[in-house]
Amino acid sequence: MLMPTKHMGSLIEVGGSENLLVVTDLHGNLTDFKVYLKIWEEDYGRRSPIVFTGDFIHSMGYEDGSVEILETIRSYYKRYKNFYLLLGNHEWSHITGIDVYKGGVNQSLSFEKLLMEKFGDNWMEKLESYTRFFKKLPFAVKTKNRVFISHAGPSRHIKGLDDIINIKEDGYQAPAVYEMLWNRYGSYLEEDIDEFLRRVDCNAMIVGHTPVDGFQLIGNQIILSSSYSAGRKAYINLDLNAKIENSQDLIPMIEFIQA
Ligand SMILES: [Mn+2]
Repeated sequence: MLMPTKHMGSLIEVGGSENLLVVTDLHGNLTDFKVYLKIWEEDYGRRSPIVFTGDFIHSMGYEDGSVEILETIRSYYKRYKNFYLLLGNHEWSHITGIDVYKGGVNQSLSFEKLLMEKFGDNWMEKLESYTRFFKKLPFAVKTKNRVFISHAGPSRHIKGLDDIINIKEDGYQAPAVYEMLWNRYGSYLEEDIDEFLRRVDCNAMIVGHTPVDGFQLIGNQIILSSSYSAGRKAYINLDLNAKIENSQDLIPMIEFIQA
C-alpha cells in the first residue's frame, strides 16, 4: 500500500516510494548548501523528498551565506511540494526575540546587521518576512517506516504524536517547543530516547543541532552533522521501504560529502 505524505500541524508524515534525503544544520554555509541542492537536483532529479532540519542561518565564523540560503529555500519551499524544512533554534531566536550566542557573539544581532548590509533601509521588512516564514515551519517528520526526524530533542513533555502536531498551541516559549529545539544528549539519556520513540510510535530518530564527526549514535538516536560539524559532513539517504527496527538500521544509509 502506498502511503501518501500528510501535513498535520507541525508534523509531516512522509510516505511515497522514493528515498528521503535528510540534511541537518547548514548555518549559513552556502558552499555546502549548493552541494546538497546539486545532489537533490542532479542525482535524484528532485523526485526524492528532501528535508533540511533547521538552523539554516547564523554563520559559525566563515562567510555568512544565510540570506542566499533563505532566499533559495523560501522559493523552493513554495515551488516543490517534496522540499521540506523544519524549524531550528536559530530561526526560533528571531521568532521569540531571544538572542542566541556562540563564542560570546550575539548571532541574532549579527543576522540583523547582515540584513542591514544587504537590504539597507528595507532590512526590517525583510526580517519580518523571514520571521513570518519561520513561523510556518513544522517541527518534525515521521516516515512511514517509523523514523522520527527533528532539529533536536527529545522532550519529556511530548506524550504522543498529537503533542508534536499541536506543539505551537502554547506558544514558542512552551517547554516542549524549547526542548525539541534545544535539548542535547545529557539533558536526555538513552532511555528517554526510547520512551519518546514509544510515545511517537517510531523506532529510531535523527537530529542535528550538536556538531559531531559526520554522525554519532546515542542509543536509538543518530546525531547527524551535514555542514557545521566536528569533522566529516554527512547526510542520510533514507530508504522508506526498508524495515527500520533501531538506529543501527540507518547506518548503511549514511553518505558523506567531500568538503
Ligand atoms: Mn541548533
